[in-house]
Amino acid sequence: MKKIGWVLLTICALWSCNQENKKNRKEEVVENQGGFPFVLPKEKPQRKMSAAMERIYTDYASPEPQYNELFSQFKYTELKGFDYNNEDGTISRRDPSKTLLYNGKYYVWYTYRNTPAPPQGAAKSTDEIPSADWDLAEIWYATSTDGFNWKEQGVAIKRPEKPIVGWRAVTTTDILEWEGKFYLYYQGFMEASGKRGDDCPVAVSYADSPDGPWIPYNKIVIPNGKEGEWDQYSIHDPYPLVHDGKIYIYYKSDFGEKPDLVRMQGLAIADSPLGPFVKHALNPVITSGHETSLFPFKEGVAALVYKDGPEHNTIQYAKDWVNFEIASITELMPYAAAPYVADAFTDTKDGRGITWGLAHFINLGGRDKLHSKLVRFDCDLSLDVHDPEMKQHRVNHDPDVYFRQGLSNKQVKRINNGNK
Ligand code: AAL
Repeated sequence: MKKIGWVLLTICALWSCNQENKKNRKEEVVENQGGFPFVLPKEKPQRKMSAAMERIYTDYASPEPQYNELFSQFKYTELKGFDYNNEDGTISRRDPSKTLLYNGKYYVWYTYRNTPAPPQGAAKSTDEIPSADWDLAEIWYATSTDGFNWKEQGVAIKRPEKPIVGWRAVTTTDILEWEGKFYLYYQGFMEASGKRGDDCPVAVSYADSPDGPWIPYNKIVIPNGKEGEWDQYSIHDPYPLVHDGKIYIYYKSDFGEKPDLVRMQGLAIADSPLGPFVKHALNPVITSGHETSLFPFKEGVAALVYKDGPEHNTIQYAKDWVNFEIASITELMPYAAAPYVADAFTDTKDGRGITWGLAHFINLGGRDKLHSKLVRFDCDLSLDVHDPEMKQHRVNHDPDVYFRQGLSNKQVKRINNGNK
C-alpha cells in the first residue's frame, strides 16, 4: 500500500514539474537532429519540437486543419419566405432554435418582433415601444422542405399576462423532443431589456406536436443564480440536448456589470423536461462565446464558440460533455448558430456532426431601422460528409468585409493627434 502511495506521489511530482517546465520553458540546447522532414508527418514524430509544433500534434485532431473533422469554413445564404417590412426596423427575426425534422419538414422557432417602431433604448421604451431588438417579442415558427425556402406559420408562444414569467417578452428559444412530446425553452423577460441588465430566467412550454398548441408551464425551470453568483442576473440561450438518459441544457450568462460583461456558458441537467434542473458544480464550462450552439460528436459534444471571450472563433469538444478543449480555430462563424442536429435527442454515443443550420445577422438597418434577420449557414463538421471547399484554411474575403471595420471618428482623431 505504502509503495503505491510513493509511486503516485512520484508521478504527481514529475507531472507538476513538467507543467512548471512548460510554463518557464527556457531555450533548451538540442543536439543537432537534422531539419524537420519535408512532408509534414501525420503522427507526432520522435524528435524535440518547439511548443507550437508540439501543440499541432497534441491539441488538434490532425496537424492539418483540412483533416480535422471539427474544422470548417462557413458559407451563408439568404432565406426565402420572410418579409421584413422593407427593412424599416419594425419587424425583426433573430435567435433561431435548432432545426427539427418532423414528418418530412424542417421546423425552426425564433424571436419575432413586430412593433410600431424600432428599438428606442430602455429609457424611451413603453408598453408598445421596444427597448431592445428582442423586447416585446414573441416566439414564432416556420417550416421548410429544403432549408432554403421557408413558410412562416405564425406564433408558437405568446407573451403571457403580467406577472407571469415572460409577460414583457418571450425570446431566444430552443427545442427538445422527449418521449414523444416537444418542449420549447425560452427566456422569459419580466421587465424591458436594458432596465435591469438582461435579467431573465428560463421558462418552458410543451406540446404533442411541433405545430402546437403549446401549453405554458408558467413557472421558472432554470432560475438565475443566487445573489453574488456568476449567473445571478440571467440564464440566456437555453440549449437542450439528450445525453446519458438526461436533459443537458447549456446556457449563457454574464459575469459583472455593463459595459464589462464577461460572457460564459454553463450547464444544467435534469431527469425530466420540467426539471428540477441542477446546475453543474464546475460551471461555467465554456469560457467564451455568446449564443449557445452544440451538437453530439462521437461520444462527446462539440460547441461553436464565436464572438466574446478569449477563445472566440473556436470549435470546442468535450468528450465527457463538461470539460471542453479547443478542437479548431476558424473564422466568420455563424452568430446564434442553430444547426440541424439529426441526433440531438437520440442519446447517441456516436454523434455524426452537422452540415447546416440557421443563424442571424444582427444590427441591420442602422439606429433608425434596427432589426435582425435569419440566414442559412452551411459547413462540414460532419463525419459523413467530406467537402474540401469547406476545409480551406486560406480564404480571401472581399475588401468590403475589411472596410466595414473602419476606424471610428474618435480613433481618427487619436491618430491625427499622434501625428502632430
Ligand atoms: C441574444 C441572446 C439573448 C440575449 C439577447 C436576446 O442574441 O444572447 O437573447 O438576451 O441577445
